[in-house]
Amino acid sequence: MRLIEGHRPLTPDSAIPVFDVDPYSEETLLDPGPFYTALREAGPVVFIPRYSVLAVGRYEETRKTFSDHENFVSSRGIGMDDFKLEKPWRPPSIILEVDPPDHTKTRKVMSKALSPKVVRTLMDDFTAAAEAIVDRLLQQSEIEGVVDLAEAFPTTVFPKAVGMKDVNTRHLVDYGAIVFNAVGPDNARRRAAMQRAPEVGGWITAACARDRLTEDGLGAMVYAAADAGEITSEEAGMLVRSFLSAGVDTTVTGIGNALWCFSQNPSQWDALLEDPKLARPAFEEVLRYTSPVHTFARTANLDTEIADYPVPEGAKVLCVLGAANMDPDKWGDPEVFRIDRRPVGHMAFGAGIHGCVGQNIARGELEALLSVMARKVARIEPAGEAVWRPNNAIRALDRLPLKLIAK
Ligand code: OVV
Repeated sequence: MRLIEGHRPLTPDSAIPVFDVDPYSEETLLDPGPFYTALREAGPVVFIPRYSVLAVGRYEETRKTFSDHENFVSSRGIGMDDFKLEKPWRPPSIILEVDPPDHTKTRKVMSKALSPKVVRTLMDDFTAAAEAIVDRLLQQSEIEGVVDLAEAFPTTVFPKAVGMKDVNTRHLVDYGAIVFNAVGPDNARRRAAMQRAPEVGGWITAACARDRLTEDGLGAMVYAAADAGEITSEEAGMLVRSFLSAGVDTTVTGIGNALWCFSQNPSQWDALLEDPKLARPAFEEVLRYTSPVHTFARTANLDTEIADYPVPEGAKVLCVLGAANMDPDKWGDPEVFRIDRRPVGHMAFGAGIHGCVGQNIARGELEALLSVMARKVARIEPAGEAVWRPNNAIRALDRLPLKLIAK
């Protein structure tokens, strides 16, 4: 958010503690733990002068602010830009960047397409794809976990589930990274993403057209809602775009982060082999421990408060989900990766009316993959240095060299 005369989000005499950091420095994005700790210790809400924004990172305040859609809206953007003051980089999402009542209608259509019932019909396909990929990788002495597994699995199963006729793996993965970098401040990372947006975004928009989708996928279900008069067909295209914005890079990151967690914590892989039913709770712990979406923002749409500090209309509030997921007051021993933790209430899927609408399908994909791996893979060992890929909103790996040892 750039400072615009007359739109200073805070008065100079605000009592909110000042926290003078750049949450988007390369150093912090590569290793966010120290920033998370310092943010929680600086106060229940802090002012970050560099961007003139507020931030929350303690569990209670992060959860409360993130789910309070009446005071803290999404329609002014969930990143640094305030859509009331600046033109969004793409037509805003009609489910993410919107408030009730408009949100209610689109959310209902997406909830239905992504319901547990629909996900159950996809599970056999997820399992078969996981078996094929894992069997092939077990023939290799080493794998590159990001490309060979984390990207390979969702880009096989998800476009198929959506019913896409056109599949460009690179564009699908890169679009997610562009969308997430766009959430950040106007830094080099965001500018590089914006350079690629016309080409990749153009391909994505074209792939969302009704005639580029089969008649039996999640995309067709959304277009069926248009036929039923619940939404327009333009809106259906926009909701298919939401599948592609939020459904690929997120699950790619979830898998990469899961492989990283297990490669670093072999006793936890042993625990999964011991009890494969822990596949689902293990994924929840991966989410809590690595927070793939590390930060999304909200905008105060009226004068309000956080933790009894006044917050003026127009203030952007960074909700640092990664910090909330590592709050010792909530989790006790947050630095320990334990697949039997069952971290109910973690913030990795958000909370409230905007909580991840795709969480069932994400869990289904991870359950299928981790269950197949638990049947076939005895050990997951590092085969070189894991390298993180800094992004303004997502904590993802760039490279993860691994050895998979067959059972
Ligand atoms: C990155 C992201 C998350 C959730 C929803 C969307 C995008 C969207 O485009 O609707």
